[in-house]
Amino acid sequence: MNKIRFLTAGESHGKALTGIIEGIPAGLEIDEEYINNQLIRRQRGYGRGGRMKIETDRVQILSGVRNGKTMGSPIALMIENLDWKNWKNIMSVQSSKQASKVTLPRPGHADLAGVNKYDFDDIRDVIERSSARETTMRVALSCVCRKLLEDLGIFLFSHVTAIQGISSSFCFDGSTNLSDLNADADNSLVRCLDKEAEKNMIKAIDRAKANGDSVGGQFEVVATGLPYGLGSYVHWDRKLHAQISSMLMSINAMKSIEFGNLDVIQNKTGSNVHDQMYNESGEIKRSSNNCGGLEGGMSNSEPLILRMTMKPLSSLVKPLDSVDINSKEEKKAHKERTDSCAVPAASIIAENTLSFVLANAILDKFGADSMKQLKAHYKLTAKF
Ligand code: EPS
Repeated sequence: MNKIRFLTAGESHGKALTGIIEGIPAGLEIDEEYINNQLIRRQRGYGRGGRMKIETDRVQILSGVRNGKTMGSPIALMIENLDWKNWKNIMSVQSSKQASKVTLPRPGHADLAGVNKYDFDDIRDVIERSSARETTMRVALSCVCRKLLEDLGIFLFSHVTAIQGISSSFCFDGSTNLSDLNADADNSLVRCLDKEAEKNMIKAIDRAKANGDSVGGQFEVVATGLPYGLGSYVHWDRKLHAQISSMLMSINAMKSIEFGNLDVIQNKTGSNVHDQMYNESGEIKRSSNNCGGLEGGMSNSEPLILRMTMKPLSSLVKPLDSVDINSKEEKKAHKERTDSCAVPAASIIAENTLSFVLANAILDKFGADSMKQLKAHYKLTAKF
């Protein structure tokens, strides 16, 4: 089922992030600039902290691409952490003069469960890999899948729908093409397409920052151009929404995922929820898309629409109550430099990593070793 596999490695303040993606057909045109464009989008967003002023994420393709095209072999990527130069001692691979240990777990973070799980006496060993910095490489790797999808006419878009309860009134209705919508969202400091809500979201982030606090929110991701029948109803782990949930819920700080129009799904009866069909010149069409493009665990050729909720970040400038893991003294939690809001960045991570699942589902259905074969199979058999 999973033709495409990937692995990432790297600590937040280590030398570099690395990743390998395998199972991509040969002959896909890809270059570093395509990947860098998504990395730039991931770094943006109002409420980011000092780290994003240090980093300028740029990928190096180390293998698997020759003369601008994939070779069918594993593709290895690397992104340097520019901040590493400030952390060389703390992050030294060799045993070094010991930096002071972090012993005050941050509520909401992986800290306390992480030290207990791995028998650490320094929370730094947890922080470094549990950090959302890792998503940089996930986005870079997923760009290879995004390009494969684009070559088949499948496009992705995301926008922020709420920050700390301030909701955007923008509603995706399919009337504007996704690259225009993405360009508009990219031009907003908070990826919000409702100007009034945008102002209030920025104020909420400013308030949180001034108080040493953080805010969460919600975003929506849309994919268009999907054919019928990605995923399957025949077994639990073949269901497309289950595969999407598994991938997207692994993004740091995600608390929920929902598909389709939940306002309608939660509050109306079945006859008002399910998307009715009509015949337009021999083609079966729908009068609504409340199910968000998914029925029975499969794409139904309507736009795929999902929303996710992100919790407020758990590294706080004004730290919460904690207990020292060694002395058991009650103290305030460890303080790290942090972001006050990362919802816009999370929406870009979800938008891009959705590509892994969709590209896998495409290869599962239209299987091919080269892009030439894939395009031929797709043209012959994809139904819309
Ligand atoms: C993060 C803490 C901050 C964020 C980081 C995620 O990093 P630092 O501790 O270096 O200030 O900026 O996000 C990124 C580095 C990134 O590239 O998104 C955390 O604790 O998860």
